[in-house]
Amino acid sequence: MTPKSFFLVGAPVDSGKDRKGCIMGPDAYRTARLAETLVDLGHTVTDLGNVTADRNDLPDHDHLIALPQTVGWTTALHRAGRDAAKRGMPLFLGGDHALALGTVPAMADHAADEGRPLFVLWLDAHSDFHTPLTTTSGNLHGTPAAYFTGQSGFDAFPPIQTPVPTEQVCMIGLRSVDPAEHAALAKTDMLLADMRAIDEGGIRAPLVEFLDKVRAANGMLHVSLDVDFLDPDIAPAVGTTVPGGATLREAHLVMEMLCDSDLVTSLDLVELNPFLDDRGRTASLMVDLTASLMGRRVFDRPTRPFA
Ligand code: Z70
Ligand code: MN
Ligand code: MN
Ligand code: MN
Repeated sequence: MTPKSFFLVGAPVDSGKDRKGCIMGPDAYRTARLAETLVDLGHTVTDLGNVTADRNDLPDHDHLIALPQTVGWTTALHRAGRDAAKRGMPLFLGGDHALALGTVPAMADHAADEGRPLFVLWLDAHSDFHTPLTTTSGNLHGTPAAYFTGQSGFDAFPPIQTPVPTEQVCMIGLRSVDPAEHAALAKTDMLLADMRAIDEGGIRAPLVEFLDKVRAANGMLHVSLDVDFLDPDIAPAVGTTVPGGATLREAHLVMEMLCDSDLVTSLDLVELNPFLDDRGRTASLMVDLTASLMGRRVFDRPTRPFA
C-alpha cells in the first residue's frame, strides 16, 4: 500500500449508552501502540489528541440517554473530522458508536467537497438503524446509521447536509437487529450480510460486491468497525457482546481485502471498553486489524487462491 498520512482523532465518547468505559478507548489504542504500528508499516502518523464535546443548552430528555452530551459530541466530532480529512486520512479512536453521528456526516461533507460520493462499510453485530423515535433502550449508539442516511426523527441534532444514500451502505456481521430497525431496513436497498449469509457464502462475497460498487462510482469509503463485529471469545472488551461473531481469520481477511482495494479513506474504531478487557487483548486485536487494513501482510503480494 502506498504510504498514507494518518491523523489520529481521539473520540472518548461514552454518552451513547448507560454502561461506562469507552472513555478509556483512545488511550487503550495508544497503549497498544497503534501509532508506532502504523509508522513501522511505512506511514506517517499525527496524533491530534482527544476531542472534547461541545457545550450546548439542550435540556435532558426523559427517554434518550445523555442527549445533550451526545449532540455536543456530534457537533465537535463533525468539526474535528472535517479538519482532519483536509490534512490526511482520519482514524477515529472511540469511544462508543455514537461517535459516528459526527464522523460519518463529516466524511460525507468532505467527500461532497471533493465531488465524490461517500460509501460506508458498517462492520457490526448491530445495524444501529434506530431513530430517537424508535429506540426502546434510549441508547443513542444504536442510531448513527439512521442519522447519516437522512432518516427523520433527529430534530435535536444538526440537520444532515449530505445524507449517505442507503444503497451506498453495506453492513456485514449482523446478528442483533431490533424489530423497528428490521422494518426500516426492509424499505431500503442497503447491502446487508448477516451471519447466515456469511456462513453460507463466505465473508468475501458481500465485500467484493460492495467494493466493486465503490470503485465504479469513484467513491470514498468510510469503515466503521465495532468491536462486537468480532466474536466475544476473541474480543471480550465490549459492553454488548453477541455470540457468533466474526472469527479472527474472517476479520483479518476483510481488512486485507480492504487494503488491497486501496479504497478506504477513513476509519472508526468503536465500542472498545478497556475496563472489560483481558490484559489488553481486545485493544491489541483492534490494532492488529488496523495493521492488516493498512498494509501488514505475510507476503508483499497475495498468494493465489488454491482451487
Ligand atoms: C440495540 C439498541 C447497539 C451497539 C448495541 C443495541 C444497539 N439495538 N449498538 N451496541 N454498538 O439498544 O438500540
Ligand atoms: Mn481528503
Ligand atoms: Mn455499533
Ligand atoms: Mn454493535
